[in-house]
Amino acid sequence: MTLDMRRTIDPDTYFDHNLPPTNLQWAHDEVDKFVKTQSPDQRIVLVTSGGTTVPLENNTVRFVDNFSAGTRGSSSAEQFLAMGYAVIFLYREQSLQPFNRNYSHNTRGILSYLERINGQIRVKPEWEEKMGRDLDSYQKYTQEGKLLMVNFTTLSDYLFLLREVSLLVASLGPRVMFYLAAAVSDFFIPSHSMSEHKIQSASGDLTLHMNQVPKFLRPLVKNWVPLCFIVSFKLETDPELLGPKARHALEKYGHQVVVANMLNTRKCQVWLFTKEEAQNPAIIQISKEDVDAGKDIEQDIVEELARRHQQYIANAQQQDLSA
Ligand code: 9Z3
Repeated sequence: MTLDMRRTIDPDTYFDHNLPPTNLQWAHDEVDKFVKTQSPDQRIVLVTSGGTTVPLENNTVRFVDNFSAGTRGSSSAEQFLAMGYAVIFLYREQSLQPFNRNYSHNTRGILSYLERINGQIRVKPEWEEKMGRDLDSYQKYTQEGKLLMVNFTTLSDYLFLLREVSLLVASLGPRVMFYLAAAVSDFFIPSHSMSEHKIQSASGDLTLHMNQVPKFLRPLVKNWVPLCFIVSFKLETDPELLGPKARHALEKYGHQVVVANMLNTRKCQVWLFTKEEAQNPAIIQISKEDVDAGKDIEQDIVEELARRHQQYIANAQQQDLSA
């Protein structure tokens, strides 16, 4: 596989040359409705979750995938809801979803939670309480109009939907948080360079040529939602690179927070980089024992970010008053 690091495509050109997802209009209408039904001081968060795919063929048989189960995003969405946020959950189809996440990807499968008693199918007693709680929460938040789920599969779906949602919430300003936990590919094959049909093996080894994905955080922060509170995630596997890359992202895009995590320790430890704490980031960590006992680090991450978001809103209101 050869990666073309030199040819950078600007974000607008990207949208001109790639097809939008089939759910774009649906998502536009639903997000528009969702936002309009919220009260004027409702805090809203867009949580992105799961990995994007990059197809190798226009009629796609094969694709390159980015790693992410969707745990970070789905668990965080639950936590944001518990803290009173309205949540737009932009997630990779078939990755973990809020409230459902404890059952859908379990290796034992959904049937292992059920039993038949006197002909009736019911949830096994040991699962009743937890499932009941998750079901109640899911129904409550969706019926109250506090949770909206929008799905993507490819990188291109994700980028179109991210831009669409951004433009719909931009005017709400500081009370909107972007929590960009989705694992987004850095490389792709533009539609016009892709093989139309399934790549054939008859011609031997396969060499792929991939372009760099335009840096969408730049237009997001600068043009699409300049007033919103933006949290991006930085994932690395080499510990030497994590700090420098997180600082670099902050400097380059000028947004509020970079949450940095290592692939192997992401469930126990993250660092929060901000302009003020670029050299000395806050650490959020929980023990391996806590993780094994079912505690999610997302509770602490979201609590801390919600606190900082509140501060950001207060500062913005202060500035409005003194302007
Ligand atoms: C993350 O770093 C997320 O925390 C994880 C969560 C993907 C590690 P899981 O879904 O994993 O709980 O299994 N997300 C961001 C990854 C990413 O693509 N970041 C880009 C980068 O690192 C910047 S937007 O360059």
